[in-house]
Formats: sequence, C-alpha cells, structure tokens
Amino acid sequence: MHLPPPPPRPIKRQLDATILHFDYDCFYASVFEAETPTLRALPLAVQQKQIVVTCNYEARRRGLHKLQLIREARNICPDVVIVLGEDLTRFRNASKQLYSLLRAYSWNGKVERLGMDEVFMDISDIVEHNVGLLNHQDLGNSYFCLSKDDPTVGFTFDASTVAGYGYPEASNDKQCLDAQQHALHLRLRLGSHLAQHLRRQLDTQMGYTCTVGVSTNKLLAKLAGNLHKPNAQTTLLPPYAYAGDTNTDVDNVTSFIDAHEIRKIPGIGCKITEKLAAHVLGKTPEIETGLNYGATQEKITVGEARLHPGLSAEVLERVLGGPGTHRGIGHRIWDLLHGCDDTEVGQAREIPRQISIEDSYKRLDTIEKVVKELRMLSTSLIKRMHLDLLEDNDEEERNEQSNKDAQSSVVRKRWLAYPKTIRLSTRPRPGANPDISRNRSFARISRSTAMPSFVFSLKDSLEALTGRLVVETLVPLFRTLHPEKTGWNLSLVNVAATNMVDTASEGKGAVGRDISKMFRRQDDVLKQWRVEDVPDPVAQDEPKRGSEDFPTNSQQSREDDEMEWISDEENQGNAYRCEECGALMPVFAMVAHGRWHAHG
Ligand code: DCP
Ligand code: MG
Ligand code: MG
Repeated sequence: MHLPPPPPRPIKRQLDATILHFDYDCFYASVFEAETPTLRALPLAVQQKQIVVTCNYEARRRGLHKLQLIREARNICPDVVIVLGEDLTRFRNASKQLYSLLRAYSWNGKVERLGMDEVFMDISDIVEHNVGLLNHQDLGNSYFCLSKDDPTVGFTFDASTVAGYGYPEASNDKQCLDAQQHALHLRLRLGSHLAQHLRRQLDTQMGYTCTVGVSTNKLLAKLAGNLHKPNAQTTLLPPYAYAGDTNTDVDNVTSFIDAHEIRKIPGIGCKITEKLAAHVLGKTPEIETGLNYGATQEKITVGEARLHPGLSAEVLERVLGGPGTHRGIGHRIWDLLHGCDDTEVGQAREIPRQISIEDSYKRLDTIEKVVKELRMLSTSLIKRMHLDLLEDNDEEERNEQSNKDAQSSVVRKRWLAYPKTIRLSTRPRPGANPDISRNRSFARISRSTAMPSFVFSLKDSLEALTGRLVVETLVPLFRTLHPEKTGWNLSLVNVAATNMVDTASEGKGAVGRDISKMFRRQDDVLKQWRVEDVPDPVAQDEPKRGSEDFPTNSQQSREDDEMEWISDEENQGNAYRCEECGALMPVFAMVAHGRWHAHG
C-alpha cells in the first residue's frame, strides 16, 4: 500500500535574533603565546601525552596540524617548540578572562561558553537599539552605541557595509531584497560591526585572536564562522527563508547548509550520521577503524539527506529513534538540516555552581598523610573561593569607605556568593577494603556538611583559616567516611564548596552589569585580565594531577569545565555516584551496586 507523501513541512525559522559565535584561534597555543609573546613568531605545538593537541598558525603553515603525533610533528618541523599542556589551569583561567571581557559588553546577559574556547552571544537587543539610532540618509557615518545608559560609549562605523567576509561573497546586492530581508540584512551588518569591535578588544586588550560567525541562530553562527579562519569573521547574508515559507529556492541558508557533510553539523553525532547515511544510501555505510574510528567512510551532505525522496521529520523519527534516543529527535534533526535551531543562548553565570579541588594519589593510607593533603586541598579551595567569589567593592563604595577610614589600607572586597555546603569525597582503591573489592568502578564516596562561617573571614590569614577548616570540619567528615583507623587506601581526595547562594540579587554581578561603569574603570579592570609573566596564584599551589586512573585529557578538560559550571545533583546530600554508569544512590547501596556491575 502506498501512502501519499506528507505535505512539505513549513520551515520553522525565527530570524529576529542576531547571534555571534566566537572560536579562539589555536586556543591552548595562544594561551602560551599570551604568556610569552616571543613564541608568536615560532612554530609552537602543545603536547598532551604523545599528541599535539593544538599548534599555532606558524606551525600549521609548516605542515603541522591538530591531533598529530609528536614524533610526526618533529619529523615535519624539526625546530617546532613544544610546550606541555597537561595542566589545564592556565587554559581555564584564560578562558574565564576572555569570557568576562565579552560578558561585559552584553546587555541581556545571554553569553554562553561552550567548552573552553567557544562563546555564543545573543546581541539582538544591542543591534535593535542601534538600528533605532541610525540616520538612513548617511549610513556611512554611523555611531555604534555600546551602553544603554551612556550614549558617549561606542565607536564610529560604516553601516552600509558588512564588516569582514560575507557569505555568499558576491551577494552585496541589497537592491533585490524585500523589506523584511532588507531589515535582516541591516541587523546582520550591525552585528558584523559589533563582532569586529569585540574581536579587536580581545586582541588589543588580551592578545587573543578569534574567528567569528554572525547569523540568526547558534547553529548558523557557528557554521558560518568556519568559512574563514583564523582571525576573521563571516556573516551569513540574506535572503533567508522565513518561518512559514516552504519555498527554499532563494535561500542562502539552504545553499549554505546543504554543502556541509552531515557529520559536521553540531548536534549530529556519529550514531545519527551512521543511521542517516544508511537510510539515504540504502545500505550500511562502512565504518572507519583507524584513528578516526567510528566515523562513516561514505560522506553524505545535508543537501543529499534533505532532498532524499520521502524524507521528512516523521520518517527521521522512525529511522533515528529507538532505545537511548530522545523523543522528537526526528523533528530536531529535520530542523537542523534546514538550518533551523531555536535553542536560546544561555544566560551568563558569573558565579560557578561549585568550586572543587582534588588530587589523586598512588598510596594514601594513613591519617597523618590525609591531614597533610587536606591542608593542601583546603588552601587551594580557599584561594580559589577568593579568586572566583570575591570582587572589589564599587568605586563609589570604595571612595565612601576610604573617606570613612582614611587610615585603612585594606582593599575592600565583597563576596559575590556564599557556598552553603562543604563536601569531602574520597575514592577508596578497590581491593583495599574487602567490602568494595568487587566494585570495579573506582567509586567516589562523599559526605557534606554546612560550610563553617569563619571561612568567609577576610581578616584572618589563609593559614589560620585552612588550619581551622581541616581540624574542625574536614577531619570529622573524613572520620564519618572512613571510621576505621587503618585498612583503607585512597586514590583520590576531593574537597568542594557547593550550594552557592548568590548575594548579588540586587543586580550587581548578576545580569545587566553596567558597561559604562566598566569603561570608566576599564584600565583598572583590564589590568587583572592582561596576561603578564606573573605566576598564577592558584596554578602555583593547586595540586597537580597524575595518577594511573585519571581520565584522558579531552575527557578531563570537559569534566573539569563542567564540574564548575554545570549543576551537580550530588549536592543534595551524602549521595554516591557510580563512575561507571553515573547513577546516584545512597552510600549504603553502593556495595550491591558494585556487585551488579561486576556480574555484567
Ligand atoms: N583540545 C583538546 N583535545 C582535543 C581537541 C581540542 O585538548 N581533542 C583543546 C586544544 C585546543 C582547544 O581545545 O586548543 C580548542 O579546540 P579547537 O578545536 O577550537 O582548536 P584550536 O582552538 O586549538 O584551533 P582552531 O584555530 O582551529 O580553532
Ligand atoms: Mg573550538
Ligand atoms: Mg579554537
């Protein structure tokens, strides 16, 4: 029986937003270059294990590339400078500083980090405001206003042109566009000039170049940026088919996205690529087994998939659905194939949800050693709390204060947030304790308690604070985790400040940080961002990782990042998380759970 083909699904595309996507150029290498500018002229590669995780563009000119074996890189370019990138602290710090700079320009607070080296920014409101300021008789001499409150903060620009590259390159003909497309063209042009301004700020203030894409949603902005790298920007130009259109004949979005391999579309992973390719090709595609293990060998493009006879969101739901997939996956993928993506740019979070410090050990089996380690970890924790959760008081507040107590030379700081809970986790080594010897999962166990208030004192010395924290809080927590005097051997100890309570509800530090104020004290602010050859206070003392069972570097970076910025259900109490399957459970259930894994 033949069913009639489903009617064409109208495109669900919202075009009101202006979105920027930033991707820092050769990020890890740039962090070293910013620390040591003389490296810029040399071919530079960053090593993790035996691999070049990234290299600067000078190295790329000489034939090196990302994810190459160190040995191979040395053969191709014997004078390559190789630096070790195993310790991620410097990258994490740089990423936060770059993010803070971009964040300060946002009005709506929609600035979202993706991993360490990408940022999405929804600048719709700034663009809208500036469209309203234009003198359409003299677009060439326009002024871009960067502050809602202070019209003198901004830059001059030519609103009749696109800054940087456009796609398609020849499409500078605005005459044939209708009014709607004209307005879209104008918004994107303004977006491109703001993007250029921000790129220049990142470069001049912090010494980082990046690649930017400008479009109307996250998907298109990210893909557009890839067209010109490095240190460049690309705007995906109208006409864009609007919501409700079924005709995509004159649509730059369709022609742009159609040319991409489906695997290159963010949100389409190996599994979906494989299933989709199998459906379109009518056979199971060959899977690569080499370095690129898991990738399909036969490449199909978005256009081939989109135009495949009979394909629709409903068919995709059937083809791609199944155990382990989300309902609605067919519609989501169908939208992506049409350049539609209605996911919002996430709201900026200035404050991490938790701060967690840990170290791993070959052998940690006496209480003396544990106390010594707890002292080190607490020192790092409190330093990190100071770095991430304290801010200088306002200029005005500072002036007021210094008038009051002119004698005092204390720099006034205030807490942006208080962590309400402190959590201690350990990872007992399997085998040491007969109870969990079968648990292959190297599980962590943890206990939490209220964060003692003395920790927030800014008068006591760091030493005094860590001393009290260890004796009064952490050692008692440790005793509840490990009541036996001996017989355990820990491979990891983690101390975390969690359950953050924002003190910035009155607006400061939360959404809407005032940019004109920032400009007034720009030099002051930027001083702390400028990367100079000053050793990082945290990096110095933070324990180095290095144990047999530590995850691979890429995992590590992702986990590290997410640890800090993504909420953590473990904070709910003394929960235990199985590291094999991620399940959360009360501590008493862990032995049985470990056995369950052991029996496959
Ligand atoms: N990274 C990593 N492991 C990977 C991939 C990347 O540790 N498997 C790190 C090193 C990179 C950083 O993440 O510097 C960002 O990754 P990108 O893919 O954006 O690469 P780069 O920023 O280095 O280079 P490009 O200029 O191509 O963006
Ligand atoms: Mg990247
Ligand atoms: Mg990058």
